[in-house]
Amino acid sequence: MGNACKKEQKAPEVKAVEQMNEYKVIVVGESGVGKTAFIYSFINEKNANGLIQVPTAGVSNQYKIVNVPGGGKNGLPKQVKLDIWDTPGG
Ligand SMILES: Nc1nc2c(ncn2[C@@H]2O[C@H](COP(=O)(O)OP(=O)(O)O)[C@@H](O)[C@H]2O)c(=O)[nH]1
Ligand SMILES: [Mg+2]
Repeated sequence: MGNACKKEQKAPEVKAVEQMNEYKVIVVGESGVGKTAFIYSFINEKNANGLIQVPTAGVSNQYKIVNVPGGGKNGLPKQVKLDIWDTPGG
């Protein structure tokens, strides 16, 4: 039998792209303690300053990518994606 088919085909090399870790953050607590205001100021990097007046109905999420100092390879920052969920509380 010939061995023409014995030579294994090399799979194409794929350079791995580092995947960004994603964390789900669920903010819970009694109504009126400032969950929505806290999320607003965290996402927008500014004080909510009384902007949040209406109680939260239902749940919603927002994403924010943050740098974790020293969290990556060789002490470099690492980017992580936060999937932040607001809840109505009760
Ligand atoms: N003075 C002050 N008021 C806040 C603060 N955070 C929230 N509030 C107010 O407290 C009330 C309830 O806030 P909200 O974020 O809706 O609370 P949630 O029900 O936990 O989502 C709103 O009238 C906000 O404007 C804060 O850090 N300081
Ligand atoms: Mg709320």
